[in-house]
Amino acid sequence: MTLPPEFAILGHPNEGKSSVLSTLAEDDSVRVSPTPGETTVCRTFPVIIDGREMLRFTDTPGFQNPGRVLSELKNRFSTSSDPIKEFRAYAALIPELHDDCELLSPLERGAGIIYIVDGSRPVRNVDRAEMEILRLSGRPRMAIINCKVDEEKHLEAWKSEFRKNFNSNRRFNAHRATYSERISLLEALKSIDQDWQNTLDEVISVFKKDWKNRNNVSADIIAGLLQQALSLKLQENISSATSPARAREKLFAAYSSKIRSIEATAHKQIKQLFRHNVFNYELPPHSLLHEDLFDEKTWQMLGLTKKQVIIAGGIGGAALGASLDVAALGHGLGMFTAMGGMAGALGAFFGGEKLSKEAEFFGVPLGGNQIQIGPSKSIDLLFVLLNRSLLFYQYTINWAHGRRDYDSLEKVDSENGSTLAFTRHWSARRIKICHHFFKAVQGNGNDHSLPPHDDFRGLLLQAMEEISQRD
Ligand SMILES: Nc1nc2c(ncn2[C@@H]2O[C@H](COP(=O)(O)OP(=O)(O)OP(=O)(O)O)[C@@H](O)[C@H]2O)c(=O)[nH]1
Ligand SMILES: [Mg+2]
Repeated sequence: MTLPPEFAILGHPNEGKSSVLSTLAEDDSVRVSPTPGETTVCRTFPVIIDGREMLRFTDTPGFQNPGRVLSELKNRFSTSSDPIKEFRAYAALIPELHDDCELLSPLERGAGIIYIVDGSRPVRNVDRAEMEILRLSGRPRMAIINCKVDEEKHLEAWKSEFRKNFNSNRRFNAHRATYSERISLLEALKSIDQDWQNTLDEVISVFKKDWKNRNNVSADIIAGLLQQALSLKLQENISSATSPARAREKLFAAYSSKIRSIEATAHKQIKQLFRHNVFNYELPPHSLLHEDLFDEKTWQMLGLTKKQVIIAGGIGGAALGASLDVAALGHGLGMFTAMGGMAGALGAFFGGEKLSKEAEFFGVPLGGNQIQIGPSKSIDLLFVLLNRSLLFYQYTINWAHGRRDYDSLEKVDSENGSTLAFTRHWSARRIKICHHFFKAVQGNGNDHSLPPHDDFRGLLLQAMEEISQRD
């Protein structure tokens, strides 16, 4: 069996080697730290797709004595056919060269080189020594500029050094690289050695297929979440000891907590699908996803716009809840205030058909001593859950695996007014597809076994595609 191509990630301590590896291999178990010298031994991370190892990356400790290594290579092994192997045999007995000996081990077994520098600082002589060592190794090699801060004035100097010593160089940010940037890096790796071209072509095509598959599964997860949440139906007995108001409150608490948990489960599945398994990344501090699902603000920001309500109203007013003023629904605020908050709006949103005024607002009495909530009467619940899921999807795919926190420059994520609610700009055609899905789910009651509406699933895939292509 032929081994998959191996690339060793080399460079000076603390430049972001482990971070780049973590992002490239989508492995958030890689140790990253602000203290130089975090990585002390080589460790190989396989990239496995569908049970098959496609590629492997090896993390290495940073160079410790590049000047000395270079002079030994030049003085002792300049005529050697395998200078790295001979240098390592020699250096193995010298404690001071332990790290340097260790970091060169993958090269001895034929790994390609990915050399990482922090391009936001100037080039120094130790860097030149490291680059020359790598050139003398004779292995195929690419340099990556990973700028830890946005500072471009040293880039030209770095590039000119790279031209002397590497087959190719690229910019790649360990914290911000997206899926397509990872693919283009792999494309560029092809060019450093012809022998890897076919294998890497295959790796890239498997990566692309795998990404498509993840989006397909995400669409199923989101459609499933909506189907479950929108069709959820709960009942509560009103005993003579409980007041109807208390029973309604209890019912709403149970209903909202069930929907929150359906949502949390679905989001967790999406997170795992995109291989965020170890490091628990945080949503930005100001994210709307921190707000409660049933908070008024959430509904105002993520529900349908007034115009869309009118479109949906034109399709079928009943979907909006028979008791509601169509225009008022567009203003979550007016709605919530008039009814005394979400619990007050309960019946109008989630249940109640042609009942007494009281029952219309608060739920359907069943056989006199039972009340019921759901399936949702409000198509806004669909949009709130959908927008939150797309927002979650956006964070998940854009959180590079090598990233461990928010740095001060990046506090402002893409959650600003225009991108907040994805559906805000959706056309009447799209709203109509959502409406059909909503009606279908309502009709099915608690039966989750039916496959989600194909058009709706297609729409979800399209929306995810648009999000993947955003910067
Ligand atoms: N802002 C920012 N910080 C980065 C980036 N890449 C790495 N860092 C930070 O730089 C520090 C060092 O990153 P590592 O990936 O551990 O560096 P390393 O080269 O593996 O370090 P050693 O193993 O100690 O040689 C960590 O605090 C990282 O979070 C980046 O692209 N942007
Ligand atoms: Mg490291």
